[in-house]
Order: sequence, then structure tokens, then C-alpha cells
Amino acid sequence: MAPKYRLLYFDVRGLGESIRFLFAHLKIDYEDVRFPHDGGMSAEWKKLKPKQPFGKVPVLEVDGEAIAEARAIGRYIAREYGLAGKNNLEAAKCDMIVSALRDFNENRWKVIMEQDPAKKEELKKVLLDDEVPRYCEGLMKQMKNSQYLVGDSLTWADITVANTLYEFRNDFPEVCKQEKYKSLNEHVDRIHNLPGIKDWMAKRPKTQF
Ligand SMILES: N[C@@H](CCC(=O)N[C@@H](CS)C(=O)NCC(=O)O)C(=O)O
Repeated sequence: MAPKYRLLYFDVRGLGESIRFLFAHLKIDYEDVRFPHDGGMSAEWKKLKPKQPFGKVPVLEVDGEAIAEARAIGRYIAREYGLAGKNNLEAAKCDMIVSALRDFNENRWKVIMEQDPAKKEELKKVLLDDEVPRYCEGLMKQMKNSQYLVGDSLTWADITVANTLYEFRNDFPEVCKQEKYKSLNEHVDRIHNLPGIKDWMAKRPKTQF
């Protein structure tokens, strides 16, 4: 019997969403426990925080055992259900892509959070002129011999890319949907069209980020 899964995270997509994409694709039942974001100040979160392994979420409870760290959770699910690559080299390539995406996404996040208009413009320029081409071209190179990012079958790297690129395309469509990224965008669209993910994206709670 499958374990009982509870995913604890704020009521946003954020670091929880790639995990929700994985569960959606795998059609695995889990409890999607959400609490108000409120800048991390809600009473509910203040009560839960000291109980988490490192005082942060996402946390996945597996039959009551807590796993923290978004990438550790993703990797765990991927290993359990055959999405972690076919050998150690493929597994390392999945890790490489998921880690690179995290850096890429954190830079997007810095632009969103920056309050000083001049500094925000500066960060946005670096993101769009330097980082988007570097990461998008890097991802396309990984796909050069296959329709997947790693090896010749679907992995959690593809699913994590589809989630991260959703956010980039949402925030900066004119840059991310350029013709030169066509193969990457087609890949993202293919993943968004996998039945479980398509269904999840249509019904997921509408949140700001
Ligand atoms: N390295 C952690 C970072 C987790 C993290 O920063 N979580 C934030 C939400 S995105 C959090 O728990 N914030 C509330 C707090 O620090 O009290 C991971 O990748 O999961």
C-alpha cells in the first residue's frame, strides 16, 4: 500500500509546486496542507514552524516521517516512482538540472522582491539579457538527442523544468517565448499536456505566485 503523504506548504505555488506537479503526474493521493502566506507571519505557520526539521517548508510527511528541502522531496518521489534517471549518471544529470533551475528561479524571485525601482530594473536586465539565454540555451543543449532532458525518458527534471518555466513565461512572456527557445517551449507544453499535470493546472488553487 502507498504511504500516507502530507505536503506542508504555504498557500502559494513557490517551492511546493514542482512537488505537486510530480504527485499530479503520478496520480498519487496526498494531502495538500496549505496555510496562509502572510509573509510567513500567520498564526498557523508560527505554530507549525518549530515542529519542522529546519523550521522551513515545503515538508513532506511520509507516514508521519518528515522530509524537508524541496529538492530532497522531489528526488525522493522521483526515486520511489522511477523518475530519477536510469543510472547514477542520469540521476546526477537530473540533480544538475534541478539545482541549476533553483538558482535561475531565485534570480527571478530577487527581481520580484526588490523594492527599489532602479535596483529592480538593474536585476531584471541581468535576468532577461544574461540569465534567461544562458539557462534556456543550456536546457536546450541537454535535449539535443532526445525529446527529454535526461536520457530517453521522462524524469523529474522535465517536470521541474515545466513548473519553473511556467513561472518565467507567466512573468516575462515576451522574452521567454521567443522563437529561439521554440524547442524548449514545445517541451514545456508537452509536459503541461500530460494528463495528470494538465488536470492539476486546470484545477489548482489560483494564487499570486
Ligand atoms: N532550502 C529550503 C528553503 C525553504 C524555504 O526557504 N522555505 C520558505 C518558504 S519558500 C519558508 O519556509 N519560509 C518561512 C520561514 O522561514 O519562516 C528548500 O529548498 O526547501
